Amino acid sequence: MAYVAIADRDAPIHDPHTFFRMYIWSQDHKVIAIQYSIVAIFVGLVALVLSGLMRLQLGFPEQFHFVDPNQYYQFITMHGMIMVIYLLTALFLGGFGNYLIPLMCGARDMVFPYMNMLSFWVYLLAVLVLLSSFFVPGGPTGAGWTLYPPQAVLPGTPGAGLGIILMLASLAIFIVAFTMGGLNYVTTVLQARCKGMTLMRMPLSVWGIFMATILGLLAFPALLVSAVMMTLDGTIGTSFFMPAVSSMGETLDHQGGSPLLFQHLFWFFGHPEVYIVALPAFGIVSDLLSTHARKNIFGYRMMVWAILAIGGLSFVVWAHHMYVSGMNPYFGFFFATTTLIIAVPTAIKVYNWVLTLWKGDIHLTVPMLFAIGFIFTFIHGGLTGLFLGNVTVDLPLSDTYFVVGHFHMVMGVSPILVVFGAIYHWYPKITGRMFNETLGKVHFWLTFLGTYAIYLPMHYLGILGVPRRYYALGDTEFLPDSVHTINAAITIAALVVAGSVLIFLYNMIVSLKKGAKAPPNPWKATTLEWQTPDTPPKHGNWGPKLPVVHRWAYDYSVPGAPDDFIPQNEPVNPELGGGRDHGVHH
Ligand code: HEM
Ligand SMILES: [Cu+2]
Repeated sequence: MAYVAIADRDAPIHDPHTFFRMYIWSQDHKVIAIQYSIVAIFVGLVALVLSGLMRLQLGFPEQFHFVDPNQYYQFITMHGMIMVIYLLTALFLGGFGNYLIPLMCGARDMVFPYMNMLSFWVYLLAVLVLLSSFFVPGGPTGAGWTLYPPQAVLPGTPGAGLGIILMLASLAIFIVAFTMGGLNYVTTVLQARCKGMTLMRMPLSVWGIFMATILGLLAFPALLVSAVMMTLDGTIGTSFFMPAVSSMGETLDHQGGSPLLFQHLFWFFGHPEVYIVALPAFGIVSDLLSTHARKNIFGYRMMVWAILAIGGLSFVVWAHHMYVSGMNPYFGFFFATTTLIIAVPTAIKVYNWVLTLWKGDIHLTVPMLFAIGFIFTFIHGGLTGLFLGNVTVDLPLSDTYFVVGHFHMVMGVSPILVVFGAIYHWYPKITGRMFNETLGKVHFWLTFLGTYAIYLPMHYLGILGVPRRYYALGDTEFLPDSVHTINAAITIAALVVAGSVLIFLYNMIVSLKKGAKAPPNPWKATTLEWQTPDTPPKHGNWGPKLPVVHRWAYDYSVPGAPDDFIPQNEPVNPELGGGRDHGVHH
């Protein structure tokens, strides 16, 4: 496939040498990536603290009194929304997308650096607007992260005044930021790859991020319009989503709107959103597994096609979130079918990860531990997804803790494990320092075992009938006493996992100064970001000359080659093996 000559500009980028232009208003994709990541991790910590408070309430409902029922709803809403959008989406695309795309594609920067910079600042604004809702009268919205109307805007719901408006405004601003970044990522992948970097030679990290960005560009508009329409419903009295309602004995002015329309719009965005988070994780984990197992990725082409197929199918499954909405059962059956079809390319990916490990020279480095941990949690989350994807099984399980266990496993824990693995993996390149291996391993085991201790029992609670989004269970007749014991145990596990995040942060911050100096390519990896002339790479990435690519990203342990890896920019030596593209010898 062709590359475009625009990438041929060898002209280096001249850095403006003022502090502000280099670190604050920077147009360097690497600085923007770090800015995005720091803000995302910061709000993520806010969401983590909220979950700790909720867990204390759930585990010890008699002992703790600092969360009241209204706050519980507000915390749940902010926790869910922050984790999904402001942490994971922003970190995978604004953070890793920004850092990796130009470096892995052999480009000097994003195609529109100014817009890239703007994207970060608008994202920061979205975060500030969101957090400001903690400080307004009535507090943040307690509508649940799904924001279903009419409840979201009706008096009686916590934050029904300013809280919900700020949430909707923040989402709209976030989407503006995402669009500016996203157009950059797509254009850079399509237009700015270096010579020889054909699409089918791109590392899977780039494929995953690229496809996720396209999903975002197509899915976020549905959320944007629903946010605008709901804002109008809540402020000037339109009735897009509001049926005739009588609230607290009073008949409101609304009539004729459709709450179900909102659910459709929300999930038309919401389901692809799962893959906006999952596809970058799929891509990155593939590269981690291949590098640390010293083996080429198994079935590269199949992996690319699976990413594309999952991306496409993710737009025709949204109503599996609405089986209990009263929709026609045949309609439900259609969505159950498409949902199960998505399991096929997903399962292919899982098989291929396992086959990549098969007979590999597995190095149990910290990034590798997290990558393998991901395979476990993702399989578990995926299997329970098969339960919930079927209408008849979903009906009794819907809105129970089974769902909470399922989605945390598949789109909470799994992507977070990849985030941690990826941060450890690229830390030496980003900072020029090595992290502390032992602390990294302690962090991994606490997180991995801890999250199982949190989320496996939740499936059991769900089957017993413990409802989701409940502040306290009280003495509910049909729930055995063990439920309370389990809830206390889950809370203790959650506190341990939250504590392990401190070990991670300590390691990341202290290693910046105290870590051993990193060699340019500590993992002996093949992809271009490890072949830069400087570590960390300078503005413009490549010094005077852009790299030229001669092979795919996975020439590990090529028979006959002197080392167990051959970088992508190393010319093919016909005497030796290697230079393979997607597994076919030339
Ligand atoms: C140790 C980490 C975490 C803990 C202890 C935790 C805990 C919780 C708790 C207690 C709830 C409320 C459940 C209920 O009452 O129904 C919840 C909801 C939720 N969490 Fe987490 N969570 C964690 C990480 C994450 C992550 C990484 C994500 C990212 C996807 C996430 C996404 C959500 C969502 C979307 C909801 C649903 C909110 C709603 O029902 O409106 N959580 N979490
Ligand atoms: Cu879904």
